[in-house]
Amino acid sequence: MRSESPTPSPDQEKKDFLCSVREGLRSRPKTIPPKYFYDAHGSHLFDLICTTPEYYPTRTETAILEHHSEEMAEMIGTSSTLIELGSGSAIKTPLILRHLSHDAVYVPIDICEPHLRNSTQRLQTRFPALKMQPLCADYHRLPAHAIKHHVGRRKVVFFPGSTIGNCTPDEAVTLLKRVAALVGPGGGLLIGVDAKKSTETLNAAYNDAAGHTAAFNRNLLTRMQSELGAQLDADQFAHHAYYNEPHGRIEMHLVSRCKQAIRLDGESFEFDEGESIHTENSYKYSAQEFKQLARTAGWHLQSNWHDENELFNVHYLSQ
Ligand code: AVJ
Repeated sequence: MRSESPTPSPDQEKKDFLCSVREGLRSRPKTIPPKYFYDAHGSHLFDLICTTPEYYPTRTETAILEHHSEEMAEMIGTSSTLIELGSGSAIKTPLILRHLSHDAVYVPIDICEPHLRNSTQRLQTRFPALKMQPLCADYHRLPAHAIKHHVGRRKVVFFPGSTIGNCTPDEAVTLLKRVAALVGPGGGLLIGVDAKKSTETLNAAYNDAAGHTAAFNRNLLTRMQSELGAQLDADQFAHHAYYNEPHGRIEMHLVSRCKQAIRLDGESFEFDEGESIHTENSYKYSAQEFKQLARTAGWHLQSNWHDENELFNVHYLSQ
């Protein structure tokens, strides 16, 4: 196992975070991109969310992978390179890796270095024969030539967890086109996509009773305080998540409980009572909708797997 550059330096990461927050708080409505949820603590909170009874996506997708991973591995093929985008704790990955041929190469990509290191070590111990090449990077910025030394191998991107839901449909098309460029002709994409369903089920999934989703959302404020020296009263912001049906997406917000200001790097950002920072969109697609979206990006659906209630879809696409 070897870690490849370009690992973003802590300094650069902090600069990015500051720039994004400053720009986001200057915009109307105020926003902060969801990728900043995932520092070490945020990644841990996300893992806790996945264990709640309300958050169905993880266990539903895991069950789909458990039942169909052999077939999925067949589609991935032998002598392939499997690239996982935003691998995080890579909890579902063994379900695929266990069926891959011994000459497969696994390339996990994640922005969180400790998470990447720990999860790759764990996988390497469990699958000693597989070659692993972790890459610490923001996959949104990954150039098409980032995955080198894989000439003559089929490249397949594994993108589970419905992370694509964080993109707007336009952004999703852009990302899917970039994934196509990354894997090249003959490449594939195994992707998990959360489906549309009742507002009640969706709202519950993003408002778990244990409060992990609320803590996850508010961790952004804590990060701003500890890493950027922002002056703010985190208790004066409330977690708000709801299904915006016309847009087909969950929205997460941090809503100001009063009229107040956040001070950041010499600048003051004013909030009215009830004004929010929009922190996440999580788009939901029916199988048919996603198939159309992927087609726009040049992908063709080969196979689709889902649970009996069609809460969640896993698609295998090829170019
Ligand atoms: C990791 C983006 C798929 O949208 O469901 C979970 C993140 N946010 N609870 C999702 C999340 C709040 C998650 N994704």
